[in-house]
Amino acid sequence: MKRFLLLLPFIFLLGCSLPEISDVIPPVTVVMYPYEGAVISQNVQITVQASDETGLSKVWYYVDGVKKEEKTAAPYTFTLDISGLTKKVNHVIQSAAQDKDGNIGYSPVVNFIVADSPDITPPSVVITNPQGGQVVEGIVNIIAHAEDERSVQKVAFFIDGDSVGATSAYPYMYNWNTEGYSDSTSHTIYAKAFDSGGNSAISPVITVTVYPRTGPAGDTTPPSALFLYPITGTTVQGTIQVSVDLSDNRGVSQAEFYVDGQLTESADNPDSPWIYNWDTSSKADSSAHSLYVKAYDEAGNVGTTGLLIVTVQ
Ligand SMILES: [Ca+2]
Ligand SMILES: [Ca+2]
Ligand SMILES: [Ca+2]
Repeated sequence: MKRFLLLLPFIFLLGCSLPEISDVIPPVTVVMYPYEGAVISQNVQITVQASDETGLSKVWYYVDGVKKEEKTAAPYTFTLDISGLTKKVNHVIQSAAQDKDGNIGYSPVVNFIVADSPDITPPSVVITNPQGGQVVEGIVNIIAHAEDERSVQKVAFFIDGDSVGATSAYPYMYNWNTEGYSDSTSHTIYAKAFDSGGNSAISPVITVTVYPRTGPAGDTTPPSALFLYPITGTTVQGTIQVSVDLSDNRGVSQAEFYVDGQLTESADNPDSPWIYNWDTSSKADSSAHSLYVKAYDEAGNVGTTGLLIVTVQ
């Protein structure tokens, strides 16, 4: 007994010197669909993303503050039943995720409206990257632009007629790994957009050629650059975050941002998306201004965005 008592302080010290490393970081979660302002015409799929640095135990969601279904494994998709929801008024959806140590993270709230009539107008969709006829290599960012008068629920991507993936996250993008394809072969790409009323539409089909990796060593493929923000035709004010998707078969080595044809900002080895805080105050005269971005690769090939027009207030 005496010997045990003598040991007690050591056991106590041991306990103090080896504290349990506890996880205090809550998961991060976001509702991907519906998105803010979506107009829902029928029961749709809710898409939630959640992650945690040590692992999730469950994910659930609320509609108008009422807890709904929960799931303990990905994919975190649920059916949004609109039958009990008042039409033409604002509703709120929010997701929550719990990690294995009980920390809970909540998503930003997303507002949506339930329509009082069926959606009979299909969405529209086009592939904005790559361009038809382009030669591609490595990982290709296939980007689609889809619109609907109510809301786009998701966009699915097809290579050679086979569905390869779908997303509800804007910008609608699929990273296509061309490694498994033979050199100098042609492949078709199209996207299919679904609205929240059960309508769908298919983009025009584009054809690209996978780069002949056994062919010439020189890089002749220009980078591509695509504005994610701002949106052409809109009015902006103050300092805005210009966001540009950049991609290249070998990597974009430099990006340049032009306002009314004048170089305004540049970056070496920019990230994609390239985000630049543009202070519009010197252009704040309620008139339209043109923006474009040039992207260069190491071989000197250059790609540009189209001209984007914004009104600065
Ligand atoms: Ca955690
Ligand atoms: Ca529609
Ligand atoms: Ca290139």
